[in-house]
Parts: sequence; structure tokens; C-alpha cells
Amino acid sequence: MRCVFAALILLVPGAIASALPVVDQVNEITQSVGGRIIYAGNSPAQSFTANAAGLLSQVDVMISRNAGDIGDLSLEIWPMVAGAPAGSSPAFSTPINPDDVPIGSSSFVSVDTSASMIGVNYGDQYTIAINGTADLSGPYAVWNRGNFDYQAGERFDRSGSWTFDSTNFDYGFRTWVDADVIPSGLVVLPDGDYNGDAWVSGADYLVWQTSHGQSGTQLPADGNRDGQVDQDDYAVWTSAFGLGPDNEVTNGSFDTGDLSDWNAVVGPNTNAFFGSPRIESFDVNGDGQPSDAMRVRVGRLDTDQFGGSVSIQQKLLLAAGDYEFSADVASQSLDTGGNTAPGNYELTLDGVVIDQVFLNGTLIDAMEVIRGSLNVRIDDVEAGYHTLGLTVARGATTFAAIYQFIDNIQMTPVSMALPITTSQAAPEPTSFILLGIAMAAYLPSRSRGNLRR
Ligand SMILES: [Ca+2]
Ligand SMILES: [Ca+2]
Ligand SMILES: [Ca+2]
Ligand SMILES: [Ca+2]
Repeated sequence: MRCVFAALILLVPGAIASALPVVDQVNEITQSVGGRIIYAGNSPAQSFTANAAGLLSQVDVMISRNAGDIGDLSLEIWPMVAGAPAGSSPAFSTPINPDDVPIGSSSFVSVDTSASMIGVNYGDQYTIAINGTADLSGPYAVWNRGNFDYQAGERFDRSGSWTFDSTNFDYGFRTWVDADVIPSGLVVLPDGDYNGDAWVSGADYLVWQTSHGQSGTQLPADGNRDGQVDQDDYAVWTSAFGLGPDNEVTNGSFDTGDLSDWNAVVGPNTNAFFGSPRIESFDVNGDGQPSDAMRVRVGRLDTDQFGGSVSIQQKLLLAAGDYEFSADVASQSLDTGGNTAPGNYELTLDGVVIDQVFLNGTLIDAMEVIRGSLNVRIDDVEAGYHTLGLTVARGATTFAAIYQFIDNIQMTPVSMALPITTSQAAPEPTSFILLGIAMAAYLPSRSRGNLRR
């Protein structure tokens, strides 16, 4: 059976509508002077400054190895304080598969860091380090390096404590940010929202006007993030003018007949053919009325490993306030026997579970339907982009035909802060030409597509 499933997976490439992370920065070393040896007790490291906002989902490092055992290598992400890696342990550490490290020549080795849930924002600094357990005397791994300065970063070595790399050579790396995922604690505002209320309005113009001519880091009205508040940032404001927060989830009832506006992620060790979300008419909430709903049949491939799971996510722009989130879920058995894993359902906000319906462990009889609902109020949500998610997990194989349905995903503002206004009336742009630009930006109806970055 498993061979059949593998063949079916090949037939449905691209069935999963998952947004790809964007490459945040590339620091490729083209003239290597040999590389830095990675061995037990010594970790080379390089800092970087994020130029995107979202989840730090992948880091590629240019490493190579001699033939033979290189020991256990790991990639580490360290927070930066006062220009240096800080603390006694990394913010995140994950093994590097030795089979991915090429012998003899350096190339980018990709390391998935999405499990870190590290949210990066524009200007945030982190350090990438590579740690190893192999002895220097044995075969070893090297992190490629070159003569070129990478202006945004510093180079470090750790042997005990961190020190600046005495040779100050630059290491090759690449970082990826998934802008569709806003991890908890990360505040990401729309372009042109200079006062941080989730609206792009005249009040933001005042912030721009007041700080016009200033230079420095983290200036609220530096819309293009070049360290200066000038006419270019006015242009950022005009092109976003009129934007406001979302009042509801888009396509939460799947009325479009597809997964429009949802980002679907099939977790590791999940049977992707059955797990790939699809739309099917089903009465999820039990009111006698079937309607289009998301359907999966979650199961894991390798029973010795964790899995499987399927998530759908939507990025929402919210004003500060209190919100209710809800969804209907149902598990249906089309199997001839009972099963004790109908599926677990989790509602998440910014990666944090806010409500759940746990059905795994409950017996679902042949042809039975078990329904549930998720409903939670979250107070004091900060203004900015947030990621609402729904995850189905089931630690069993897909041999039994157990379907999981989700429908009626809703977000309702309970109390939502109004746009911040000032004692002055919001000024009109200072000339008819500028007014024309602002109105041209405002008049076309708001398109969600334009809100995505
Ligand atoms: Ca604003
Ligand atoms: Ca600027
Ligand atoms: Ca529906
Ligand atoms: Ca219904």
C-alpha cells in the first residue's frame, strides 16, 4: 500500500497552496580563502540584520567537509545584545544533516529553522553560529569564508566565550523569511502606518511631517527603511493611504470553492496525498445544511516518527482591541470498523494555541460523525499583522478512512480601537498634485492581494 501512496504523491505536485518564504539576504562567498574549521568547543559565527518581517524559516550556510565522519554539526541562532551574541545558550539550535554537507566543495546547505518560531522584524540583529562535536585532528567540516566585508554583519568565534574573529573574514550564508507567518510577540505594521494603529491615514502624515529630515535607525516614518525620513517615505504613505484593518476572515466559509486567501502547510511525516487540503460539501456544524468546507484525511507515513498534521493560515491586519475567533470542525468515518483517532483540532493566533478540540482517544464508530466547535475571545491584541491558523493533527496512519472537516472560520471584533487622531485636523496633502496622488491611491477598492507582502 505504501508504494501506491508514494506514486500518488508524485501525481499531485503543487496541490498544496503554500506560500514560499522570501530570501531576505544573500551573502555568497565567491573567492574562498579556505574556510573556518568547525570543531568541538569552537563555533564560528556571523551576525546579520533582518531586512524583512515574519518567521525566520530557513538559513543556508556555505559549508563543506573532508571525507569521513564530521561528527554532529548544528546550526544555532543567537540573539544579539550590544553588538555581540548574548546569553549562555542559543535562541534555537537544530542538527545539520551530515549527508547534506558536500565533500570537497562548498555550497549552500539548507537548514529548516521554522520550528524556532523566531520572528524577525526590519533591523533586528541575530547571529548564525555553527557548532560541532568532531575533534580537530579528525576529518572536519569548514564554513566557507572570503575576503569581502559584509557590511551588515560581524564575525565571531566561540571557544568558551564569544570573541570577535581575529581575522575578520566573512562567512557565506543566506536567510529566508516567511512573511505570511507572524510569530507571537512580533509587531509588524503595514507600510505607511507611521503611528502604529493599523490604519494608514492623515495621522501618519503628521508623523512623517514632524520627523521629516531626520536620520537614524527605527524611525517610525522611515517607510522604505533607508535610515532617512524624506520624500520617498511620503510616497510610501501615499501609495498605502486608505488602508485599514480587517474586520473579518476572508473566505472563512470556503464559499469560493477553493482555498483562496489561505496558506496551507502539510507537516513533516504527513501523507501529503490524503493530507493535502481540498474542498468538499459537508454539514460541518450539524444544522442540516451542507456547504463547502475544507477536508483532509490526516495520517502519518512513518509510525516511528511524529506526524501527521495539516495547517491552514491567514494573515490578518488587526487594530488594537479584543476579538473573538471561532470555527466548526467535524470528523467523519467512512471506515467499516471503529477508530480511536478521529483527529485533534487547534486554533492558533501567531503560532500560539488559543483553543482546541481533542478527539484523538475518542472512539469513532463506522460511518459516525463527531462534531465540535472552537470559540475563544482574546483581549488586548496589539495593532499590526497577525496569523490566524487551524491545525488538524492525527498520530495514526491513513489506512482507515477518517476525514477531518473545518468550516465557518470567523474573526469578530468585540471592541476595536479607532484610528489614532490628533488635536489637529488631519491635513490634506499640500498641493493639488499631492492630493491627486493620495486620492488615486485611495479610490481603487481595497484588494487583499495588495496587502500581502
Ligand atoms: Ca496609522
Ligand atoms: Ca526613508
Ligand atoms: Ca462553508
Ligand atoms: Ca451546515
